[in-house]
Amino acid sequence: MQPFAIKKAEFVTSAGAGSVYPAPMQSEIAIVGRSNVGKSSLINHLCGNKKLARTSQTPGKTRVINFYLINESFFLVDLPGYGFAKASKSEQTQWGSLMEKYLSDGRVKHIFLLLDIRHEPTADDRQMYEWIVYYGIPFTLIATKADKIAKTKRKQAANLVAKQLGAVPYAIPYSVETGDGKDALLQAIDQIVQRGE
Ligand SMILES: Nc1nc2c(ncn2[C@@H]2O[C@H](COP(=O)(O)OP(=O)(O)OP(=O)(O)O)[C@@H](O)[C@H]2O)c(=O)[nH]1
Ligand SMILES: [Mg+2]
Repeated sequence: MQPFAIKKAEFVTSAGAGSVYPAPMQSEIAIVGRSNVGKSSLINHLCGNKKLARTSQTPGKTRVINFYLINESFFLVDLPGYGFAKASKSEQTQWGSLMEKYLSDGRVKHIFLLLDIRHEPTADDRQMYEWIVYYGIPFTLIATKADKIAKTKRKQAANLVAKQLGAVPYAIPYSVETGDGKDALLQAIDQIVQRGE
């Protein structure tokens, strides 16, 4: 059997606070995590297109919800990150209502929660994790920037982050620099989509 591949990735639309979302597809995977953790970079890397989602060294790059249609069959959704120091009170409130509206809409079927492989999850990460568990949304943990850790320690470090979160101690180590985790994540996506999540 051919391994699952992303053959086509198209930007569909951005949604802000008042926008309508595109008509749902069978599957929808949302990518959540702290600002600067590498959500937009991961989408670009998975899709093999560096220009698809905008990335930046400055946290807070993604401010709206971006929908990407993959293989003309399911959505990958890039969300604005939480927890960046420079965000004002009103920006935080805006972020909260944008996320709340999207995540409680019922259209998201699976969540990729991204955590930095080098750091213990923050209070914001824990809150997000609890929220996901509370709503019973299936999820996959991904430990980003795996290239920052010695190759032999990556699996262990990724699993430790998951354990510290209080989840089943498993996270996929991922690096857009080395390509670590790409095959594993594509395989996971194949199964997620087959389950209709
Ligand atoms: N070394 C390394 N750097 C990475 C990796 N993934 C992302 N980065 C860097 O991390 C920074 C932030 O990446 P983004 O993809 O913009 O992060 P984001 O989570 O989308 O951030 P927001 O849009 O602010 O929520 C950029 O400078 C990326 O180049 C990785 O696997 N390894
Ligand atoms: Mg982003």
